[in-house]
Amino acid sequence: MQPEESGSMKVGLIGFARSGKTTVFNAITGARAEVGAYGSRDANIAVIKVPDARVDALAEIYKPKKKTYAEIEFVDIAPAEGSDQDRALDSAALTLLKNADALAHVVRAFKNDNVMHPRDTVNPVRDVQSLEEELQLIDLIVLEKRVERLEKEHRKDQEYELMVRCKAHLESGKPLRTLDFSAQDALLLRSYSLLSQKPMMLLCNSGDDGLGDADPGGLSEIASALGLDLISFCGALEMEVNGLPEEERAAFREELGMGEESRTRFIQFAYSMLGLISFLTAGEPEVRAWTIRKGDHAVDAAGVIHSDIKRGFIRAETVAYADFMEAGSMAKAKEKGKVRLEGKDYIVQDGDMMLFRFNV
Ligand SMILES: Nc1nc2c(ncn2[C@@H]2O[C@H](COP(=O)(O)OP(=O)(O)OP(=O)(O)O)[C@@H](O)[C@H]2O)c(=O)[nH]1
Ligand SMILES: [Mg+2]
Repeated sequence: MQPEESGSMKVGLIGFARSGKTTVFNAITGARAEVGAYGSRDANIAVIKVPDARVDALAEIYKPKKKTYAEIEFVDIAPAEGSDQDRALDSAALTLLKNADALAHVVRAFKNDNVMHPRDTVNPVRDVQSLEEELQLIDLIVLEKRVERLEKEHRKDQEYELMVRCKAHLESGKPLRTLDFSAQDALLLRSYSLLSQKPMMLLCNSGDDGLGDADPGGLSEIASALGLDLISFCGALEMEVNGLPEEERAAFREELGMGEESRTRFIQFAYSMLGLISFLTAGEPEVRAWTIRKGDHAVDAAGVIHSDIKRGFIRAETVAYADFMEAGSMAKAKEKGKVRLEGKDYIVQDGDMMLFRFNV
């Protein structure tokens, strides 16, 4: 279950042509991929560090040689030109999305007369609806084929029951992300990599006139009906800010009334959408955030650092980040009884600072 085993966790950016996917990708990753490009193109891929104020604060205290943040990967998918303009995904995109762990739908809400809209008018609600239908239809085709196949083989087993249940859910117009699965079913489903089952969020690319508007694309209602988190983002401005030297960014944001760092917010949003949390290790050599899944045990966390630590696990000295900061040092936290000795099965909490005792 450790993300390390499957490489880094991936978020796929999807959306209709000219919705600003590459602009958003650049804004988030600091890359300089070509925007407004035409013709067939490769996907843009970048691994980014997850901003974490806890790592910064611990580094102030420990003055380590090295400071390491958690990471996630973003994939910006370019639909082929001249493909059906009422569809956001073509077959190349589908291949790439198979191993995405979560999706972010970039919805165009910005107006820009210089940028042709593939569907003539800017209409965020319509785009959300139709991309949703597209995802569901793709899944439905996969499931129909599978059910047919299993019926031919006279297999009325657990997998068959599951396929039939998923198919019925899609036929009633609902995405698989709104269906509950047992752990066993979830495991069976994984190899199908169904798109409407992947965690997804909406990123409303709102344009500068939407700044400060509480619901710039008018998307909040449909987002909650579909069980999707919604974040609004001004791609073009964010990309511009990210291109500035770091010391000039805050002033620029303030001047434009851009509010809190939406880039940070979005990355942290994506991280938690992936079901990820961080535990922390701190010492003179390194202060570091490590990625695990929500619900992972102490022994899993140990394994993320090293398989020897997992194998020889004895105990984990654990203190919540907030308790540590309140105490001011590890010695004081111990004095106050805030440092616990946890066993293998302890369920690690986001922000736990851990020191593993192990035998090799
Ligand atoms: N005014 C304004 N223009 C934007 C914004 N975001 C993107 N654009 C412009 O829209 C055009 C398309 O942006 P891209 O980021 O290339 O869009 P895309 O979704 O990657 O496009 P494809 O890869 O071709 O599907 C570019 O000319 C951008 O400068 C925005 O927030 N405001
Ligand atoms: Mg693009």
